[in-house]
Amino acid sequence: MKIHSLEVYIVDLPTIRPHHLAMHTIVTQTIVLACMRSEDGIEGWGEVATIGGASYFEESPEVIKLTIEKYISPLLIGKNPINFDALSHTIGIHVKGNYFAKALVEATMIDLVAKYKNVPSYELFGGQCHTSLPVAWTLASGDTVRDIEEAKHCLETKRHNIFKLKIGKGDPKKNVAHVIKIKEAIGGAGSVRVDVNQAWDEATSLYCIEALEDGGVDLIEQPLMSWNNEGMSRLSSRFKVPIMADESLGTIQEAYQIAKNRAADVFALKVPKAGGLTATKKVAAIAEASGIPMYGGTMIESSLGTAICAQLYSTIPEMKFGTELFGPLLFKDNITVNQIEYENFEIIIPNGPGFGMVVDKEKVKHYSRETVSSIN
Ligand code: MUC
Ligand code: MG
Repeated sequence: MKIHSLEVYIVDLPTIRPHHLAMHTIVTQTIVLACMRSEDGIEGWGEVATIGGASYFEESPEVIKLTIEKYISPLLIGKNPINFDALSHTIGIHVKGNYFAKALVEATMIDLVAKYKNVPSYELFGGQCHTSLPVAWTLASGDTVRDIEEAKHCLETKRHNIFKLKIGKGDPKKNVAHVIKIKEAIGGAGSVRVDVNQAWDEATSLYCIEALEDGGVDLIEQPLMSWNNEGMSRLSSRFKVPIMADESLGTIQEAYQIAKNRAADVFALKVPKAGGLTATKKVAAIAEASGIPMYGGTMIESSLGTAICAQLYSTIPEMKFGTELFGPLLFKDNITVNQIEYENFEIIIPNGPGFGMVVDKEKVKHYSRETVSSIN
């Protein structure tokens, strides 16, 4: 089998409500799709999502597309995607960083190879440990009453009983009070967690985390800047409530440093941060070797990107903190013919072939920024 072509599309999908993070409010989420075709016409599709252009991570959607088209694609045409890990290694020699672009390309190779073998992609990663995984919902409407209503609806419909609150924007004390009101309204029916998205300094973290711990919050995600592993280490040893690394944890080297310095109690895995599925599996191995529990993170991907993460997370035996693979539920519309299923507070892991999702090319054409003449 040989790679014939690789095409990249930037797609903007509207959300059901504004989603407030510290650095950006999402009303239209941008995803980047790629389609790899073999010479005999098999297609492999991949997706990565970014948040707020280049405001969450360095790579914007435009940079991801350009890097793939100009620097990665020429390395792959004519090569056999069955050797996807070896090809990723070659890409790494020629392209530094650019982990989202690399993750997207690796996903297209894996989808293509798994479809060729007619198996789900998770079979290329040791097979499934889970057929479903717990899934959190992010309460980020910006309004306490609306957030409480959303949480109650999620509990009643057995959709989610884990809630993450984004509290990096605005006054820390007011935000802590907002979280505690929500925890009081939910009580023991659900787990409440917070994501600060790097917005606090250490002094702010000390009093806020103490109040959140006393208020019954179960997990504190990335309170400090991504570079501040020393501070994360001090917070992790000071508090009983676990501190999770998200933005500070990407590559396997970062995972090693965090584990070695105990700069987090929990790892938030995300396939694009690590640069792909194979690298994410290695990050999980570092966590396993260090006795650090894991959480299956999201960049708010649509159904295809969610399937990619879900299939990989399903191969990791211990996912103690569950996942937050809620992305498709935040979108008004989707780019696949079939949908991700949620049941009894869990995401059902899609089955293959490939990542188990069938791309709806008309929808891709409709939401794509460029005129997509090559999709047929
Ligand atoms: C993040 O910071 O974890 C994940 C869920 C959500 O609401 O935002 C993302 C990004
Ligand atoms: Mg986070």
